[in-house]
Amino acid sequence: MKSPPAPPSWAAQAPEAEMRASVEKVRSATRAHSKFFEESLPLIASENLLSPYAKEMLISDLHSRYAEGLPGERYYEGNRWVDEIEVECLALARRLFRCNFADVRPISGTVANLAILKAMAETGSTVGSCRLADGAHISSASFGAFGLRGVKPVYYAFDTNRMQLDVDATKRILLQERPKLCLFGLSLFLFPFPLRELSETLKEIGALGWYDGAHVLGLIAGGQFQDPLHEGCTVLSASTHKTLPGPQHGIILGETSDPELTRKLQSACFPGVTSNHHLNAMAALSIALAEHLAFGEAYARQTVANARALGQALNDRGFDVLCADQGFTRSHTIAVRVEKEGGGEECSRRLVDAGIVTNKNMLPGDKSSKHPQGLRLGTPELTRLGMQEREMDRVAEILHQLLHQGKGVEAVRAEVRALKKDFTTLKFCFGAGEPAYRYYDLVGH
Ligand code: DSN
Repeated sequence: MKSPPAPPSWAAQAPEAEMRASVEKVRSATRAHSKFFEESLPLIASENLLSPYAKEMLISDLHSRYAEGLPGERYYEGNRWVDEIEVECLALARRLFRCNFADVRPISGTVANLAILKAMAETGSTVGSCRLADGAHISSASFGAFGLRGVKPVYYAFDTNRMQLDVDATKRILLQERPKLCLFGLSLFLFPFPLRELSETLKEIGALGWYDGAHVLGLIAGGQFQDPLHEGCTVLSASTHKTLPGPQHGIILGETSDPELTRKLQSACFPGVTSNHHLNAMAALSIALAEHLAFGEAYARQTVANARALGQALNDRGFDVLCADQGFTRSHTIAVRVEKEGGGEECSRRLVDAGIVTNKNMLPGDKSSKHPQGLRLGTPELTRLGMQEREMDRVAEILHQLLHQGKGVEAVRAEVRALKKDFTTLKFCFGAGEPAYRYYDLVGH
């Protein structure tokens, strides 16, 4: 018998011991990551923490399965309990947002936006939007979802002093350009959009309103922000892990009596922009929606109160927090112009060295996204851990000591650790009191 041929030299092969070392490198980096966040002050406006029950769903067997289609109309077998979960998830979503349409298959906020563009816009058409420089999400860019769908933006007029739309000027633009779809959404989302004021104009030009509520989804659901589906918008798209403390996933919600629009949205989700949706994330989302129905109002209220308190405390210490005359924000986010402190890039780097996690952010007037003058700070995560207004004052003092008073990084890091050590367990969920940053070591050898 001839022996089998030797594998070709390019075949992927490596000694087990070497690959075992790679596995341990990744595991240990993940543990270090968790420990860093446990001992830090995360202030990224778009991040949050999952509840223990939601986390449990992410590592369940659901992760390994396919379920294309809709409940009861699948292309795979083995979906009996997946259907049960999806039906529950859809019912919870409709109940939380008091609307008659939900689709929980988009796997991210951007994918949800692509689905809406596929269902509701024609290639070559125009879609109303804010500019990136005014805080819009990259979905509205020619290099983002708008470009992929081949639609052109019609930019609204934005009042950069008030960080919200200039209603009269926007009405004039809409009457002239007449886009058939109008997107309202921001990644630097400080104030509600004047939807009611614009709704007559949308009707007059025959446009449908589309709200990208990724940042403020948990605030909308908790009754602490505007309610776009009841203020004139037909659809709402979002990611589900910002102020709504769910998994990294997407959602589309709607209030419509048009069966053709419903069909188009569903077919845009599948087979349009996803094949399989991520079933483990959908189950985690179901838990987050149920927990938000039970605890979301109090959570959302405290999140906004904390953002306003942080804005005031920083302002009192000489920081240039935007929109002081309007109470800084009505959301979870504040924006700080840190030009005199060295700019957004320099400040965010110094802060993270001391264990304060933020992101540099373009502010109106900035030309470069790499070297902007802004810092964006958000309160969803610290609120989830039980921090309140008095802790926001301590956070502001820590930033002041580092960025204004020249206190050393190590000394500030120690202050951060001291503040954080009493705030490392989850609140506003079932299983409250569980460690928020736990590493689940399932293998152990
Ligand atoms: N990039 C996210 C944010 O931080 O706002 C939005 O997708």
